[in-house]
Amino acid sequence: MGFNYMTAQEAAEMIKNGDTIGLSGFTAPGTPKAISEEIAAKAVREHEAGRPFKINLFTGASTSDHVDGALSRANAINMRAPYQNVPDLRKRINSHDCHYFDRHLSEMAQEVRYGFYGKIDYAIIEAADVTPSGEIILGTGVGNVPTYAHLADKIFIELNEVLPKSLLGMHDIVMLQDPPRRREIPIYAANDRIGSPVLKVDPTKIVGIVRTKSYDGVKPFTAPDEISKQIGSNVVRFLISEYQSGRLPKEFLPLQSGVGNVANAVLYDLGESKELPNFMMYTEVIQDAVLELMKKGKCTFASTCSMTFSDQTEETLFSDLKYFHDKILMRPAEISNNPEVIRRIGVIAMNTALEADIFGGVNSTHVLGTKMMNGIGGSGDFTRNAFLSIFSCPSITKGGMISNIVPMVAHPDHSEHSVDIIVTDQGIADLRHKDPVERAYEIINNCAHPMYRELLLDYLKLGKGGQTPHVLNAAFAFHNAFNETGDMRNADYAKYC
Ligand code: 0RQ
Repeated sequence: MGFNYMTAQEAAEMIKNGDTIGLSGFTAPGTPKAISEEIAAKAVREHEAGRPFKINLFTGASTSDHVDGALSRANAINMRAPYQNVPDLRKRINSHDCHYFDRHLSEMAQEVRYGFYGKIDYAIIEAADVTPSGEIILGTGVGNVPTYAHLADKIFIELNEVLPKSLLGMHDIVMLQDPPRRREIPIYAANDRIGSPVLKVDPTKIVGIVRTKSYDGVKPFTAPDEISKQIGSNVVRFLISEYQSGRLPKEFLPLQSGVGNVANAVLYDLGESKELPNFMMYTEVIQDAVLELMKKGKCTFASTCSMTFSDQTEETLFSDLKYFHDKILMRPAEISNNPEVIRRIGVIAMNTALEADIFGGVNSTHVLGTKMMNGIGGSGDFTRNAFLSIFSCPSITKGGMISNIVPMVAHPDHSEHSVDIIVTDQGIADLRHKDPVERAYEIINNCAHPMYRELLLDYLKLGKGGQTPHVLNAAFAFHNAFNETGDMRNADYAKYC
């Protein structure tokens, strides 16, 4: 069967106002790059002609400027799930131009299959290769594409020339059965393979193939700043003490790590540490530092949903793919982030908080309680089910005008029931086996910045009892002070009590 090759513009012309589109990929890698730009251009033309034009857009996680950036600038997104991190889209979400539903990443695919999100009109899939019988070698990220491709009426493929066909074998593609027929997921170690190396789709659904030639465009990380380095070294110090105490098995446990400077600093320090053994990762993204750890032999294997490498690192990977081929396995988000597997194999989860409160609650998503930053992403999937759940953040932000340790988080994403360890540049708070007041002293004394410790202790003293002695009227005094004066140090409990 011959495929219909077309331009991105021709593909975009087929998309109609109100269509629902599911994209392959997870972060920029694996995410199609060309058709979305042309959908955005079409939206601009339609809006100029006075016609409504918006699509519903489902992905694996965040995308790139080619997708969320271009479409948001064109005001072309009606509904969006499950995660994003692009400033232009953030603005649309916070001004209600776009209905954004941020969701645990492991749950998105199954909820689409359950019918919670309506039907999928198109799947757009980035591929290294596709056979006439519909076997697709995916690119550098998977996300929820097995489900989107299965449910979509029609499929476009973006065949990206920079992706080597020798990626074949680095994917583990599976779609879970839905209840009541779901069975256990037979992953007992991070490197167990359970699925197919290719994504199989019905070839008659492929309505067009667009040729592209473009790297993922992930920017290289800048060297970690002093605060990130301090946080990173505190996390590693904690892991070493945990390992030496015998609470971690001698083979160590698989690690999950988020993206960003702190995650990079942690991984760098892990690579340097002589006290910890070689380790595997069971995570949703791997970034540049992981490839370095693999070259050194420190990280022996990574199960991931995508390879979020900078273009430079991606080139290194492709030129030396043989070495990395059996060390990295990319899986769908419902497997990479699966609670059953995370709990079974004992993942150590390391995620970043916007703010944490003195009792151990964590806000990952809403700046000052109202403005969406990115979304919960995979942090909930991992935190709730991890062997150990670690959250890190700086002790202060914006030159000290914001304390990242507050009396009560202004938006709860992870409760104290799921958070084990909090780490800042100041130190480590171990919340395990501590009651709320013990946790509060541990966090204030070890993690809060010295300029905020007295204020936080004063809040604790205001409490009139109860196991968690909040003072509800004053619980947001820090946030109110920031909103009113631009500085949390002006928090005045008396004003509210
Ligand atoms: O603002 O951009 O104006 O400088 O928020 O802060 O410190 O650069 O944090 O980039 O590491 O992101 C939680 C958002 C942290 C991220 C979050 C301001 C600060 C700055 C960004 P500027 P940083 P990071 C991992 C699993 C949820 C998803 C997840 C995230 C900006 O880690 O989205 O974990 N997590 N997924 O100045 C007001 C505060 C603030 C604050 C920071 N308390 N109040 N503003 N800022 N703290 C895997 C993946 O993600 C794929």
